[in-house]
Amino acid sequence: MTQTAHATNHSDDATRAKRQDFYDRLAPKNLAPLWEVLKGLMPPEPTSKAVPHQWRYEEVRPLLMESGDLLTAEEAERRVLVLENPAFPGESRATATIYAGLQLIMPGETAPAHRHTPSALRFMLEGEGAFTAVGGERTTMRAGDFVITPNWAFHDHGNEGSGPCAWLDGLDIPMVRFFETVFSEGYNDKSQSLTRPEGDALARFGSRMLPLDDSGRRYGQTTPIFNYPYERTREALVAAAKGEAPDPHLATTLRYANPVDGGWTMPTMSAWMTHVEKGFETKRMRSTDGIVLCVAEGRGQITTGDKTFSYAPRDVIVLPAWAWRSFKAEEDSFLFCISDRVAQEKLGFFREERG
Ligand code: GTQ
Repeated sequence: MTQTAHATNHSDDATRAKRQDFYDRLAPKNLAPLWEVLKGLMPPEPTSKAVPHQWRYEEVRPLLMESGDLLTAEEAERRVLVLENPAFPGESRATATIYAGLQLIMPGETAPAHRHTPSALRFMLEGEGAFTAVGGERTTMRAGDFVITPNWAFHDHGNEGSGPCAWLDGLDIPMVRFFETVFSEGYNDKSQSLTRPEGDALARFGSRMLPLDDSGRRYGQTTPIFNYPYERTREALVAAAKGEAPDPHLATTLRYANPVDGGWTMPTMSAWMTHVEKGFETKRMRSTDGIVLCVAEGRGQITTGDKTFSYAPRDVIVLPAWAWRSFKAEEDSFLFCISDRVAQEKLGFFREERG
């Protein structure tokens, strides 16, 4: 027995050494043996590198305000504290594919006009008088508004109010970088010239009507509406919750839609809002998209993977891909969510499972 085992070990060692010698000769030729890495490349199911994480607004806000004393929005170009997933230090990623940040703009400031191939979305957190301009039109951003900057569209932000304004930025930067397709450029002026009155896009495309002779493809695959006001979103969710019992997994969830084709609002990032009524607890579910969630209203608990977070308004929470998640509302809650789901759907990757 001992002899056989010894012989086997000996031959294993010999085999291993022989193989290693082969690998060592492959490496300088930029070749590698698939059989050594295949299991890692093709796991039976995804294992997200991103970890669950919560940024409590109460904790982050003082630091965000401190940045307001350190430099101007113009100096910074964009005065933003990047929300970095602990699993990706220095990579400007909240999930594997989504960048998130908290942007601050002080009264009278301008974040100068520029454009880039990454698409951006904003979820307004606090303050009055902030605006963003896209396509020659301004929109005033109020708390809870979902605001869109289509890819390659010039945009500048300002604050005409008397206090600080802050919002959550979500961009597809990691995705666009993965494809190595990032382009950017400045505008020839601090802010873009306005060619349409405020509210024009919402009137034309957001009133259950569409212009007879405008395809609405002003921004390619991105919705022509660039502000989905919270007032309307909230009203719809409250009314929908009255009309039907909550779904066991989704509670009452409505997604933001492009009025032109009913699809998602942007080509790379999906956005939706979940309303969980006080006392309701959702059953666990999981999906292949990593989610960045921002609390619009309410308090309760969010479980994601092995973590349970107590949430409060304006907190930002990362729910990693393929991690089980569930919500429990202690107060009527409105939870804004973004993910790369739309991109996954288009590529045929998206899956979900309900427990
Ligand atoms: O507002 O254009 O958080 O270009 C990061 C990059 C915001 C913006 C960010 C940006 C912007």
